[in-house]
Amino acid sequence: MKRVLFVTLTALALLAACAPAPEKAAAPEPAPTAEVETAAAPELETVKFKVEGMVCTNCEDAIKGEVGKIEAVKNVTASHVKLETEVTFDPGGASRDQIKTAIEKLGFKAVISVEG
Ligand SMILES: [Cu+2]
Repeated sequence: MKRVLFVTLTALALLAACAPAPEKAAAPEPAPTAEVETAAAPELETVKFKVEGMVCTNCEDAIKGEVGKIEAVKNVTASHVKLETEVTFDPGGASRDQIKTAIEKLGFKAVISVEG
């Protein structure tokens, strides 16, 4: 009788050890933070200006420096060869006129040539 009990207990112990782990709770859905960030990111606007008066790289740097001071401006490129400046900015924080004024403050003449 004792032997039967021992065998039974051993079998039960083995069963318990081999039993599959209880299923893990389903992973929680990832929080939709990405969506929120996308919604909050400003939609940037890129505008190209024809700039008269640029004759060298110092002119380019002056424009990049002055336009770059505007907080909403994310990127400025300038070429004295093409006589062009391209500005990418958050239209919620700056206007085309504000950028044009910044360029003209330096003594150049700026005209919007391509609206992005
Ligand atoms: Cu120059």
